[in-house]
Amino acid sequence: MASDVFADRLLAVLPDELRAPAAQRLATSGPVLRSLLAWLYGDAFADATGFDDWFGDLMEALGRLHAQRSPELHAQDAARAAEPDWFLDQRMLGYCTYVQKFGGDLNGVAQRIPYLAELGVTYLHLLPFLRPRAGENDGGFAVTSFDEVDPGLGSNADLEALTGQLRGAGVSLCSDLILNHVADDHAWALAAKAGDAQARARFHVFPDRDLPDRHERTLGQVFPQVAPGNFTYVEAVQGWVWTTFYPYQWDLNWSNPEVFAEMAAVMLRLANRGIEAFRLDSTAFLWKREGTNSMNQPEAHQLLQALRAIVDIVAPGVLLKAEAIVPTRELPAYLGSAEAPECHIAYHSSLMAAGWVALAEQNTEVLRAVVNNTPDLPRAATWLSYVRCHDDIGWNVLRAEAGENSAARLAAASRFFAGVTPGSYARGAIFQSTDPDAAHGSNGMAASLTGLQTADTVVEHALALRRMLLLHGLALSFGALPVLYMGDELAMQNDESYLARPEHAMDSRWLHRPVFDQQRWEHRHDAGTTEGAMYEGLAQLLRVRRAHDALAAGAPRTLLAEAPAGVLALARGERFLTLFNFSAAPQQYALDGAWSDCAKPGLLSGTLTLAPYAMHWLVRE
Ligand code: OTU
Repeated sequence: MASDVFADRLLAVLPDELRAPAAQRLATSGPVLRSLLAWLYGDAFADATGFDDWFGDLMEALGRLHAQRSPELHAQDAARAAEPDWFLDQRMLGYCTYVQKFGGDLNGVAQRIPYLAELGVTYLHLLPFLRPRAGENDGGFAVTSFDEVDPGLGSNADLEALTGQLRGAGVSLCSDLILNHVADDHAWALAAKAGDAQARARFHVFPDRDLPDRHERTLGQVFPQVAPGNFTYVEAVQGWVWTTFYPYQWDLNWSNPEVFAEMAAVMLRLANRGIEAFRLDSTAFLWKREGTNSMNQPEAHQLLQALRAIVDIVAPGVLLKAEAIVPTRELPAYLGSAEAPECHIAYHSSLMAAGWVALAEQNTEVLRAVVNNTPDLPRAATWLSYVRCHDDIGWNVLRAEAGENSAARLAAASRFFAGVTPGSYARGAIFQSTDPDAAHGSNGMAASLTGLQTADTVVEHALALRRMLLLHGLALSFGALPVLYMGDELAMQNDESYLARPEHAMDSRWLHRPVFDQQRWEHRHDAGTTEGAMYEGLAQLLRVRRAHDALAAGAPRTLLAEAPAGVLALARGERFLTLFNFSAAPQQYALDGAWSDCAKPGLLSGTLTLAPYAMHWLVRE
């Protein structure tokens, strides 16, 4: 390795004590990084020397960023590099929230650390908190500066203080890293508008409709209603800018090596402020190819693998999490393989959506198909499981599992959760669909979608609570890093106030982005309240989960096919069994052998009757 000129560029800028461990990591990941980048960017340079110079400069920049990490972070890097499976532990638990809605600002979030500790949270995903676009900004997903905390939420010093406090409490802070686009008032976009050709080349800008029209033939739409089309005419650049999401979110041109080098540095500067995990937003969209939907392209994976190699070399304590809301068969690639690692974690949006379909249909067929399509993973990689997040429940990821009439079937689920279907207990909203027979997404807080909002009898209330716990139980026991969505632990309901805000009214995802309810929180230990019943029910599941390593992310999982259609039965190893009744009818399940129920004392054997929407976690005697 010592003779590798590129490794030497990195090592040369390190203090003595960092050199040997870095050289060791470079020996494995250095050549991987170089070959990925040569593949992606070799052609962007006039000749091989041009590429080598660029790559050498990148290595030196990485070395400088590595040297800037604090001793504390270096120590954490070393510990995690020695135990790469650290985040698969069943004691890992995530929590996701907006800074503003949870704590007002970053200091307010720090004040809630004792609450996070009470829940057992070890991983906190704070939704975008970097300086966003002025005005509409898609909940912070239109970033103006990656190097500055949103002044409304605090300062960079506050962020560093928060990451330090969280680390002290055993909580890793996860930040979004929005790779696909920047805001139209980001410095690069402003420069492009001012006529700077180099800045313009960091985006996809087309002088006329020729290429945009050709691409549109095969592209999908993320926001068909409020942001139709994938290109926006921008007068100042005299051209059509690729804007997959909102018109003010300009897609980055990742075929430009400058974009890669700059974004890698952005990531490492944030890591040096103490960010321990990155939620890589919209990873599926990074590479464009005519004739395709420009999602999940091989180059998008190579880019992610290159970012992973960088992390492995200079910040090995950091986790990369792929947010790719794509069909189940496309998901495993985001975790890579043992030989070509990609992200550490990937959202399992199919599992999440299929849980909701199972509730709507009172049938686990689609959910089972998703479990069957979920392969075993390479070591040191896992799924992220969840019930709700800040986005819609996207139905189209289930097209394959929902079978022949998938569109009608998923549209029916979407009508069910909007409360349109006669008899539906749910109160949500259909997202971004003009056609009631087409499925796109559904919005609403879990409590509103499971019937807690409409329950007006004791029985209905109890059933709604079971549905809430059923979905949470699935996320907690599946074998993943589960992430709770702020408010769900207190059964918080829809927040209609977004309708009065013009900048939010057209995007019903705001229906499920409420402000933390202090009053409910104060009642959390009072089982006589809805919030208390939910909180205590969840706390019980969390206690059981922590105590059983059969529930760790990497432990084996088997789908047991002989369960009735309304029931999902998953074994975790030989000794742990989870049963979920997704139907309103009692269901029977024939147990093999003697089991004890984690929720109550006593032995079970023979035929177990599952009450409507009941769940059992059983341990073999
Ligand atoms: C992500 O989302 C974010 O989670 C959204 O909040 C942002 O609006 C969006 O990117 C743009 O930054 O497709 O894989 O259907 O699921 O927009 C990326 C709505 C995405 C989201 C979708 C999503």
